[in-house]
Amino acid sequence: MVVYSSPFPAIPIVNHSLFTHLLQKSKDGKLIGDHSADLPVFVDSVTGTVLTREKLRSLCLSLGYGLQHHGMKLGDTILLFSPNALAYPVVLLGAISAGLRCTLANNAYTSHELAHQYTDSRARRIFTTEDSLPVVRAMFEEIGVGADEATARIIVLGKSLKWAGGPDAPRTSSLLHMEDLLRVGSLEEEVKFDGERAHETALLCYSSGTTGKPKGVETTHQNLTSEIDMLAAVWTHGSGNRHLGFLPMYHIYGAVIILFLTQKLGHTSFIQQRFDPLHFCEDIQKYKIQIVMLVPPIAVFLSRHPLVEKYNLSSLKLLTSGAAPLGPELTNQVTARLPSLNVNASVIQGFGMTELSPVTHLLPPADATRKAGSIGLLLPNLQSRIVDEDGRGAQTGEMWIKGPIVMKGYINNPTATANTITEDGWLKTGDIAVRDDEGYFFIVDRVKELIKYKVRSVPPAELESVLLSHSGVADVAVIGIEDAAQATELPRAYVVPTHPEKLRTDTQKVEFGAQIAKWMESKVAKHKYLRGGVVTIDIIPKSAAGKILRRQLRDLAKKEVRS
Ligand code: 4UW
Repeated sequence: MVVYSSPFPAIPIVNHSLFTHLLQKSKDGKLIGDHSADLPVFVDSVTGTVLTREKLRSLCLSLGYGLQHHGMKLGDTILLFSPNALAYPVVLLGAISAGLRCTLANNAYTSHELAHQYTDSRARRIFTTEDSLPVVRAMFEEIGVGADEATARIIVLGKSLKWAGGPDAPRTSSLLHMEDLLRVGSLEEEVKFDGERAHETALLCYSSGTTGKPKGVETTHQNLTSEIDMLAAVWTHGSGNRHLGFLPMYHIYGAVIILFLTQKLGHTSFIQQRFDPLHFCEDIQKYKIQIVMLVPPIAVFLSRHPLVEKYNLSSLKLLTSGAAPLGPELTNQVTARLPSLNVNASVIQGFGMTELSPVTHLLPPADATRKAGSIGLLLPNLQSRIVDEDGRGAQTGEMWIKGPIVMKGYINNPTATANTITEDGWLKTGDIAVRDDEGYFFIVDRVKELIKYKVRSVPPAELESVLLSHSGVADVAVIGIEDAAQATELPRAYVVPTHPEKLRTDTQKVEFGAQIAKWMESKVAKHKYLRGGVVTIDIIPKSAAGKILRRQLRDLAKKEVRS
């Protein structure tokens, strides 16, 4: 059995909580770490409101105390349903300081999607924004929680930033607000997770894994502290850098990189609510941003959009892509344009997966051009295998990973966990990789069902079950089709109509498809819209065991693009 090991020296793995790792105080009251207590770690990019390390720690301990005061007990779960905000790290790390677990939900979810995560994770409180209150109310109604009880479970992230020394704003509801929790008192210190307890769950992000509906990924304190230290060990750009934080924080890529790693490295994250081309350029210029973590569609924007030329982006020195393939062509297009923008930056990529806390590979900036298109080298302390369908070593095959960042498992789902992690601890990624003679990995295909629309995952099984509830749909299969111009995949449904006799002409079929696509928009979050279209088909190709043969549909779609 060929096992590849990281070329980097192993680092020590610690046994303590994530909070301790980032914001611990020594007995004499000094914040521990290589960076000053006054270092601004998070800045709200709109108002310029700053959270220093010291301020972040004290707010988190106050929030943790407030949560305990409101009845939250060790090991309870809170759900965070919000776009990126300055309050995000306070709620997340505040809950963790009190020994709670945090589940992060996509802020675009419909009430139905949210209901699944809320009940599955057994959350006891939900933090949300004023704008999302109608969705949260509808969610409680859907799961049979009465209005009064729902009111008691909601905590509002208002628009005021007074708690952080920023501008105030009036409240629009009488519900409990995050600031109210901050006023009750403060924990003297964080709840410790030393020794074996470092294997307790801290974070629950949702991922469909290689198959099926979204499942809660149990990420432990030690998974996170290991990931942070492994990334810090290979970091080549020093401390004191300014990051632009627009990747969604509910996704583990955003959470670990924007919220945790930057603290460890002593960087400042300028928080943006979402990616917006104009604000992206404006804020790079305004805050002299040096580091941007992005996804391939943003690389497309940088490689050709005229807006980019209107701004001074010369502060940039590192652009790191992840979450979907960044091919050598696109890498080279971005790299080739940078000198004309007066930017001297490396364009690299990493590989990550929610179940792997998330990053396993990173391309060293020194190899950016020589190995364009590669996900890079295995991080320290990791091992990898490349295997064929029978689990035997292969040149090109499924990539398996072993190391301290492998998740504990899927919450309440031992079957899915056993299908994903082997008995001896290898996590099966569902991605097909090759490794070159120098140890650089390349992702060449995907065997799992997952569709990636930009950074967000779309589980086909979930869309299929929604589509099957439409009376006009007799059978259905959903796949991702490639959109090279946007460097992303688009979800497409192949539908067997209940009444094919009513769909004789092409126009009728197109209209039927458009109706279905429109109907889906009332059922699912935006990133799951059927942007790749709805195509009618006579029969869904299936194996003898009834499994949808997605590859056949993907081949069909490819032929269509060519013809
Ligand atoms: N090339 C090809 C890639 C690549 C890729 C991911 O939504 P999830 O579960 O998780 C992520 C996490 C990505 C990530 C996090 C932190 C980080 O620093 C970084 O690199 C800079 C990346 O996406 O989806 C996991 C699936 O996404 C695909 C692949 O199929 C994987 O199993 N994927 N990165 N560079 N495919």
